[in-house]
Amino acid sequence: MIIVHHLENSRSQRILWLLEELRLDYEIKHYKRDPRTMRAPRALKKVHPLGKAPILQEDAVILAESGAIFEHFVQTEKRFGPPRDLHDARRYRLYMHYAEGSLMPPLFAMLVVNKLGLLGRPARKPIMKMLHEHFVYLDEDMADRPYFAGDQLTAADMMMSFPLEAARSRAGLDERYPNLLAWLRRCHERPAYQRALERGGDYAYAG
Ligand SMILES: N[C@@H](CCC(=O)N[C@@H](CS)C(=O)NCC(=O)O)C(=O)O
Repeated sequence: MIIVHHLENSRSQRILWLLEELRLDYEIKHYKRDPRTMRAPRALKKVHPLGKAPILQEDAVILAESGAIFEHFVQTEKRFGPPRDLHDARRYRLYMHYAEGSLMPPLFAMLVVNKLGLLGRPARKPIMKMLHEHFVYLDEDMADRPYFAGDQLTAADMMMSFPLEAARSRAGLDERYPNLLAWLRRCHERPAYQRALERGGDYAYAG
């Protein structure tokens, strides 16, 4: 049995999306954030010592890290993996790693800076500049194709969904980047994405 340990308003939403695209049977264990700190509850640490979502539980195996979970299903289900075309396959690899490795760090920094209020103010401008550079790069890169690795949806799109959704809701991803907004709409219109939303519960970033 596949169990997804799912934290509200978090990266684990993209695992639900993947499982809906794959039409696999799965159960969700729901966790709420602490309303004051926004951290995951301690119960998640009982599943994996890091206590962060997503966590996949499949029989006796426990797997953390979104990217590792995506790779696992791409390998077992042989879907949504690297396209045959060499250029598209390179893009697939790039964005599978870029999502957590390059785009999430400035977004997380922004979250911290916003929490600091006045104290965080001096850091806001340089982080926004950094994010703008990412968005310009991504928007230009997405000018000539519907999905990050070509004509078809792949795991790379699903990995990119959380950072770009978070960016749209709190870090300046707006009409200046029309290709990214069009890509987001394309993802959100997919029936599997909608089913994942219904099953996952609160998700502030899909609107
Ligand atoms: N790189 C990890 C990041 C995991 C992560 O930081 N998850 C967040 C949810 S978006 C979390 O659990 N935060 C709650 C906490 O740190 O207490 C992944 O992609 O799985």
